[in-house]
Amino acid sequence: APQYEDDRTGLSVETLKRAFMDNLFYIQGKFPQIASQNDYYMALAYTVRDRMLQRWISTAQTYTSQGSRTVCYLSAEFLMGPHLGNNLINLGIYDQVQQAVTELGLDFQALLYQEEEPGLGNGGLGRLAACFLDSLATLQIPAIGYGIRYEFGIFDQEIRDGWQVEITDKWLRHGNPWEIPRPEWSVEVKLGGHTEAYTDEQGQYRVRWHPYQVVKGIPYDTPILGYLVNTANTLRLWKAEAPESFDFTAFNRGDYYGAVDEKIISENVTKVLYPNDEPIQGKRLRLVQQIFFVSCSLQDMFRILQGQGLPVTRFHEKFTVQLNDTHPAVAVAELMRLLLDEYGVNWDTAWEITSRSCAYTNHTLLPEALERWPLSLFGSLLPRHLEIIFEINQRFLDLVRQRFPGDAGKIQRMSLIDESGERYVRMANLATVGSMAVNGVAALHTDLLKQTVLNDFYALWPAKFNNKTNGVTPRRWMLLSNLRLSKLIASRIGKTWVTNYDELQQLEKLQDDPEFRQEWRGIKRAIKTDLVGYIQERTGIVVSPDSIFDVLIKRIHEYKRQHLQALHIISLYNRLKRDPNLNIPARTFIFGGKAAPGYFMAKLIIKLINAIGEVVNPDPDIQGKIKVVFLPDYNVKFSQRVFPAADLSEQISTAGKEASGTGNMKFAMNGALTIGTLDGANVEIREKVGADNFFLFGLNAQEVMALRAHGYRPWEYYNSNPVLKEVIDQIAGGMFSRGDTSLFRPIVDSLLNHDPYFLMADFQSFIDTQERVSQAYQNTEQWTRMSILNTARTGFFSSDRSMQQYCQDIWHVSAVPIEVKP
Ligand code: DL6
Repeated sequence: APQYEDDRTGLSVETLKRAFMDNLFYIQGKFPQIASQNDYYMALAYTVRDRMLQRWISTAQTYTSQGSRTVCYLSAEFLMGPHLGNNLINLGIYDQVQQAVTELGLDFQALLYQEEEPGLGNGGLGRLAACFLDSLATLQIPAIGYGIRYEFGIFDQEIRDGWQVEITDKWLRHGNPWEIPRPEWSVEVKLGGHTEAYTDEQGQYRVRWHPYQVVKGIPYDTPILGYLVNTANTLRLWKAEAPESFDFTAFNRGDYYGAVDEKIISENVTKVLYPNDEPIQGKRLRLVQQIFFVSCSLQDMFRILQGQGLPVTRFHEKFTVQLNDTHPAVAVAELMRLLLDEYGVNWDTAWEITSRSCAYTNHTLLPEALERWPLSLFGSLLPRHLEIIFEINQRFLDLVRQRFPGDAGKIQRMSLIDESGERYVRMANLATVGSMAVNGVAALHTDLLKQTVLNDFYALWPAKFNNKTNGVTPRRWMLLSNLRLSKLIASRIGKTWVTNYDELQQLEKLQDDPEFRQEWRGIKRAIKTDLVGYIQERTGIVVSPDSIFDVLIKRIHEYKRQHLQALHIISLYNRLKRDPNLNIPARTFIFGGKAAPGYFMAKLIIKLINAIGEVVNPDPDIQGKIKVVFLPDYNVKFSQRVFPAADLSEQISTAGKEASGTGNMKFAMNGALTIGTLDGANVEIREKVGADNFFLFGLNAQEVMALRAHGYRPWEYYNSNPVLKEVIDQIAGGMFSRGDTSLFRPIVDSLLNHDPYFLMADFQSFIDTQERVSQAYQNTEQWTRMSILNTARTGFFSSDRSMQQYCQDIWHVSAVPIEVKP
C-alpha cells in the first residue's frame, strides 16, 4: 500500500491538513499570520472540492459513454444554501475535516459559517429545486439543474427602526470556489427583430428570424454530490454577456461608448433575481431572463445529444424536461422553434417531441401569481415564439371545439391567449398544453388545481394530472443542521434512515423509553441554548431556553398570516397584564422572513411585529413571559439554526392558499409540533403524525370558499368578540405606534373591511388552540413523546420519496451507478 496519500484525494487527517495549508499558500497566496477568515474558508473549500472532482468527472464520463437518459430540471431559482457543510456530509468526511481544521487551531463552525450563501431563489420554490438536486444525485439519477447565475441574489435584509431595509446581495464578492466556468460551451440567444417566411430547396415553408439583439450565455457548473455514493451531477447556471467584447461596426463608426453600452445591456440580463409577490407585468428584463436561460439550456441539450451521435428526433428519449413553475414555460415554444427552424423538423414531429419531453409543476393557485405576459411585449421580444404559440393555440382550440362543441366559455378560458381586455400570453396554459404531465405539490393543492385553476384542462386530459407532494432532503435538514439529534437517532436505529426514510418509524418503539426521552429533551434544550446566544447577538434581546420556542419563519405574505400570530401575541399580553400570575408557560415568539420590496402590507406587518416586541419585551409586569423576536435576514444558513431549535411550528396560512410548504416538513422532522390549518402539505403531515400530535385550527378550504361565496363580513367577528375587538382597537389606537393612529391603519382597515385571508374568522379558533398548546407543553413527558412521534412519522417527507415518484411516474428514468476510476 502507498505510504503517501495524494494531496488532492487523500482522506486521512494528516493529508487533509497538508492539502489545506497547500491551498492557502498556492490558491489564496497567503501565509497563516496574514490569512483572513475568508482565506481559510477558501482553502478549505478547495480542499473539499478537490475530493469531489474525481466523482464529478467519472459521473460525466459514465453518462456520456452510456448515453444515459437524463432529467433536465429547469428552474429560474435554485436556493442552494452554503455548499461546504453539505459536501462534507455527502462525502462522508465531516468528522475527519473537523478534526483536521481543529488541529490546525481553527474554529471549524466559524469556517462553515463564513460561506456567503448563493441566495439564488426567493423561498419555497427555489429551495425545493435544491432539495430535489440533492435527492436525484443520492438516488444516482442522471440529472442537470439548469438555471440563472444571478450576480445579485435575493436581497439581504436589515431591520432599522423596525422596518425592513434591502441591501444588495453581493454573494460573489469573495469569489465562488464551487463553480467552474465552461466558456467553450457558450451559446447565443436571439431577441427582438422580425421574422421572414421563405421556401427552402425542398419546397418547404420555413421561417427565418432576424433578431435585433443577440446575448451570449456562458455556463457555470457546480457539482452536486449524492450522499455516500459516487454520483456527482451538475447544476449549470447561465451568465449573460455580450457576444463580442466590442461591437466592431459601432467601433468603426467611432461609437465606442455605444458599443460598450450594448455590452452593459447584455450583462444586465443576469444581474439580479426578481423578488416574487410583486406584479411582474411589464418587467421586460424578467421575460428576457426566462427566454435566456431556457434557450441556453435547450441548446445545451442539443449539443449533448449530438455529441452522443443521436439524431434530434430522439430528443425526448434522451431528455425529460421538467418546468419548475411557469418561469421556464417558454421552453415549449423554444423547443418547437429549435426543432422547426434550426433543425428542419416538420410540425407534427416537432410537436410530438416537445410534448413528450416537457412536464410542468404548478406551485401556486394565487391568481396574482399566475404568469401572463402582455402580447405586445412578448411579440416585440420573441416574434417567432409568438407565431409558434398562435399556431399551437389554433390547433389546440380546434381539438377543444371538437371535444366540447359550442362551449365558447371553455374556448375563452383555455386559450393560450387571454383576450378579455389587453391581450396576454397565459404561461400556465402554454405549459399545460405543451406537457405530458402536470403536477401539483401536495394532495390538497393538486385537488384544488384540478377543481379550479386548471379545471378545464383536467376535464380534457384527466390522465395528465398527478400529485407529487413536496419533500426536503434529510441530509441538509437533519444530518447537517441537527447533527446532535441525528447522532442520537443513529445510536438507536443505525444510520441507514438517512436514505431509507421509512426506517425513522423505528423510533416509535422508543416513545416511552424514559432515557431516550430525556436525551431527546436534552438535545432540544442544548440547541435552544445555542439559539439564545445567536438571538442576543443579532437583536440584543435576551430570551430563555426554557420558554416555548414558537417559530414562524417564511416569506412575509398576507396569506401566510404572520399578522394572525401578531394578534395572538397581543391577546396573550392583555391576559398577562390583567393577571400576571396566569399559569401559562413562557413563550418566545420567533419570526423571520423577507417581504418583497414593493409589497407595502408585508413590510408593514414586519414593522407591526417589531413594534409589538418593543412594547411587550421590556414590560416588567409580564415577568418575561412573552418575548417577541424578529430575526433579520432569513436565509438558508440562518434557518439551519432555527428549525432544530423550534418547539412549535406555525403553519397558519388561510386554507387553500399555501400550495404545499416545505418548512412545515423541516420542523416536524426535527421534532417540533405543528399548529396549523388544513392547508398544503399540513394535511398530509397531520395524517402521518396523527391528529393527536398536531394542533389543528381554523376553517378548511371548502369552508373558506363557502364563506366567501355567501358574503363574508369580518367586522361581525370584531363586534361579537371582545378579545378580538380589544386587540384591533389597541393597534388602531396607537398602542404599538407611540400614539400614532395612522401607522397601522392599513392593516386594521384591511382586516375590518375585506380581510381577504380570513384572519377574523379564524382568530378565536387560533387563540383556543394556542391555549391547548400551552397546556400540552406543561406536560413535559407527553410533549416529548409527541415530538419523537413527529420525527418518527415524517420520513415520508424526504425529497428522496418525491424524486422516486417523479422518476417512476413522470420521467421514466432509472439509476446509473457510478464507478470511480482512479
Ligand atoms: O412547491 C414549493 C413551494 C411550496 O411549498 C409553497 O407552498 C409555494 O408557495 C411555493 N411557491 C412559490 C411561488 N412561486 N411561484 N409561482 O414559491 O412553492
